[in-house]
Parts: sequence; structure tokens; C-alpha cells
Amino acid sequence: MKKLFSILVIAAMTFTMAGCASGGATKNTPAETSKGASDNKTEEKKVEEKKTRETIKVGFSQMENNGPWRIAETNSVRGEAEKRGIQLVYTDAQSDTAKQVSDVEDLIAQGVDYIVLAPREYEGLAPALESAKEAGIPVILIDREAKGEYLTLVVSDFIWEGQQAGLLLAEKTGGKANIVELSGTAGSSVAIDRANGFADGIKEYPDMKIISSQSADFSRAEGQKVMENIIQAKGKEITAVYAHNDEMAIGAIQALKAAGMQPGKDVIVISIDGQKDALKSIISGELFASIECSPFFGPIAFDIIERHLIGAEIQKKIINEDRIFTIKNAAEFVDSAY
Ligand code: GYE
Repeated sequence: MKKLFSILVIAAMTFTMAGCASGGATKNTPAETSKGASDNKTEEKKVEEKKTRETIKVGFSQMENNGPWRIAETNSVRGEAEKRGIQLVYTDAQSDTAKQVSDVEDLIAQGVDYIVLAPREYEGLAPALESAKEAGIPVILIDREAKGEYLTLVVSDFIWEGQQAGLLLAEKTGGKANIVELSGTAGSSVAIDRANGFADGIKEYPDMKIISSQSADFSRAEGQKVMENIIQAKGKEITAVYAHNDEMAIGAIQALKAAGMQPGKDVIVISIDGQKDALKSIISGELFASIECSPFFGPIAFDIIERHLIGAEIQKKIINEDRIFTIKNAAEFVDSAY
């Protein structure tokens, strides 16, 4: 009690002394005071001018703009910038990692205040993050990870997505399948995680075997082509397909049908994203399931930027919550899907 009392007394004294000190500091001549104050105001104004949603310029480096998922993502970022009245400079790397690095350098040269980056490859984008760091520009990584320093990373849990695909496929096939894996862009964090997640999901099932695993670059046309080749080599041996995204699954379904194999019956197909065509395919019985991966990063990316502008603390990693689409709920969500 006594101790507490003396702490309070010391605190009170310190407070009073601090008050005196600041009182002393105000004893400037009126001229000095007003000059100082006006300098401060100009300073504040400068800072303010640079850092409001009306005056900032945000760069968005998209890795490509093909397929419904990417287009939905691009529209989400662009639409949100427009809605908030934030100036956005957009670049499309057209599936070329080297171009994406130079796109980011261009954005830096244009003096953007923030960069929203959807990186193509994990290692390949490291030089871009390095340049942004040197220029002191905060980077918001969306949809995939890249090696280096950044303000925050907003992604889905790709390991979880892969695990769910593995577990669902094991359940559907009674723990026995010869699986073709169509993986995403080589060197992308998402392809690595979805492969590892799936391997983990089927690890308790010794009869779930991956008989072929090849990249089809997340593309429908590639998915069809790669699947055609695998069908030539493995034919009727194939009983399941795990595609890292819906577009490749839809391509694979076309290849299976062209080869006289029935998707949904002879071959169980599962994928990730939850786009409209995939939900339609679930309803028609060709695709078994799709694990959702949301492409709608616009609102969250600009919330982060606006929070950062006012000095709020930003989490290093933000994980989107995703759902699972099967025949049980596909009809309910198909109309609102992209
Ligand atoms: O699943 C795919 C796209 O990086 C999460 O890339 C993204 C993936 C998405 O091309 O369709």
C-alpha cells in the first residue's frame, strides 16, 4: 500500500515537472511561435497531401490476365480502386516472369506509393521485391507468395486446399485410385503447396497412387493437351484426375471425353478455384468437386493500404477462408460464381 502510494506520488511529480517543462518551452516570442507553427503546418500538409486516398498512386502488377480466375481478380482490384477514388496503374506481365520484374521496376520509376503484386513465380520475383524495398515502397502480395520482404501477404491456404482435394478424392474412390496430377505454373508457390497438400491428404491411403504428374500452367488449353498425351501413355489405367485449378480440369474433361472415357464415372475429376464453369460441370456430373480459392482481393488490398496510411499495424499474413463445392451446394452458388 505504502509502496503504491509512493509510486503515485512520484508519478504525480513527474507529471507536474513535465508540465512545467512544456510550459517553459512555450515561452518563445510570438513571432517565433507563429513561424514554428506555420512550418509545422506546411510539413503536415505535405505529409497529408502525399498520404491520402485522393493523392496516392497504387501500382498493380498482374502476372497474366487469362481465364476467369485472373480476370475476376483484376476486376476486383481495379473496381475497388475506382470505387474508392484511388489512382491505379495497371500492368500485365502476360505470363512472363522477366516481364513482371521489369513491370514492377516501371511502377517504381513512375513513383507509385504502394505496389499490389500478384507474383508469377516464387524465386523469380525476388529481384522485384528487392527493388521495391530499395525504393521504400510497401508491397502487398496477393494470391501467391514471392521470396523477399513485403508489407503483407494475402493468400488462400493452398496446403489446406490440396489436402481437402486428396481427402475428398480418397473418400469418393474408396481409397483406391490411379491419379493424374495436373499441376500449376512451375516455380509458383501455389503449385508447390497444392502438390504438397494433396500428397499429405492421400498419405494414409496406400492405394491412392499418382501415376503421372505434369504441369499444364493453370491453363485450360494446356490442360487438355497435357491430358491427351497422358491418356495416350496410360489410357484406361487412369481412374482419377487432380488438377491444381478448374481451368485445367475442364481441359482434362474435354480430353477424357474425346478419348471415349466418361468423366464422373470412369474417371473422377477434382480441382480448385470454384469458378462458374466448374460449378456447372459439378451439376452436370462431370467434375466431382472444386475447393474454393477466392480471387476477390480488391477490398482487402485497399483496406490494408488505407490502414497503413493512418499508421495502423498490418498483419504479416492474411489467410482467406474458402469453401468446398460439391453436388450438395453447387446449384446454390453457380449463379453468383464468376
Ligand atoms: O488458383 C489459378 C490461377 O495463384 C491462387 O492462379 C492463384 C491461382 C489460381 O491462375 O486459377
